[in-house]
Amino acid sequence: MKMTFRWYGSHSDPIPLKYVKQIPGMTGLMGLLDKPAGVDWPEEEFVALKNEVNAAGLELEVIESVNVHEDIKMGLPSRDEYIANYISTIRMLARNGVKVIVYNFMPIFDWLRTDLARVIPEDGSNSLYFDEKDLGEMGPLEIVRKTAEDSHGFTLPGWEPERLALLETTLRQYEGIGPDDLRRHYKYFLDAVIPVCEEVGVRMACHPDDPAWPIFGLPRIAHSQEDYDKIVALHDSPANTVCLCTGSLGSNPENDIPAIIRHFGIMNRIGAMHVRNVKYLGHHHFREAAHLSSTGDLDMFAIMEAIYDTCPDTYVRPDHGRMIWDEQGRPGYGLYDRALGAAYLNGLWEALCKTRGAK
Ligand SMILES: [Mn+2]
Repeated sequence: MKMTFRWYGSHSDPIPLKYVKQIPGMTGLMGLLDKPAGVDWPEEEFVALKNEVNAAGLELEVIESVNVHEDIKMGLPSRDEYIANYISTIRMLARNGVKVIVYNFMPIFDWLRTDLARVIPEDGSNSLYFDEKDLGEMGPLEIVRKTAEDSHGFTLPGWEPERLALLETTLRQYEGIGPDDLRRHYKYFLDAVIPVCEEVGVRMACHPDDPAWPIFGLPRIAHSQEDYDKIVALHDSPANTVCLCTGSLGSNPENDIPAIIRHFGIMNRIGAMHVRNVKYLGHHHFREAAHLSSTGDLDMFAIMEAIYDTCPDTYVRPDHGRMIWDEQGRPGYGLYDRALGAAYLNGLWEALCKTRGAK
């Protein structure tokens, strides 16, 4: 298990790399280069980022948010050009030591919350929150405006201004595209990129829908074990993997997270893990919790045990944290609670290794 941390780059992340390195057991980043979907990432910019990360004593073997252009998801003729750029970026990242690319194939909305700072009454901290009833009163455009307003000036991943400017048009374009159409477009993409990944030693890791059910009538095809069985079968290869995000899949209590980890871990189809907890408040109603099992509804020990048993070499990062200790940070991505999360997950791992043998 390699413990990593999401970081947004020194230009937009207030957390210095030195602080990340100071979290015990931290080996590297799940890093992000702030590029719009569809572009061929410039090598010199990535090398500069990698050098900066390595100079801080951290690795950069996992990259998140090489975003898939909407034209690829919609199967438009222009997709071939964007796929060519994607392949060029895969080759460039592989040349520079990247082993895993985390991405998603969700139409428009990478993730959605109805409140980015809902106060947790027990302790006065706050966390990201979702209640479908609130959503019912807001259309997609309103929720996007509210999310942008609530983000304290930070650009949130998946909500980049250039994508959102086209929101109305894009929503209209998705009318008539169903789950099977989306899967067909997905297969076209995977058939093009996975052979390249095999050649250069990179694994693609698909992040689940968040929350783990359809929204706004858009097709969403990655929120259950059954969905992922279909995805890994679209192009059967060890390079076609899951980024198993426990909090995203866990937003739906019907998903048995340890069992899903074991299912795909045994198949060697887990490329990376996001590990966090979630508290159920009702039907399609939840908030994000501290990582500690007893503060939410996921069994974090059973999750780490499933990783230990079936995919012990995978990359793990703590996922969204609460805002605690008066930190003013990017919603979900402050330093303090994620550092606590990493320490806790490392503790569970140490206990597993000491009682059952080092891995
Ligand atoms: Mn995640």
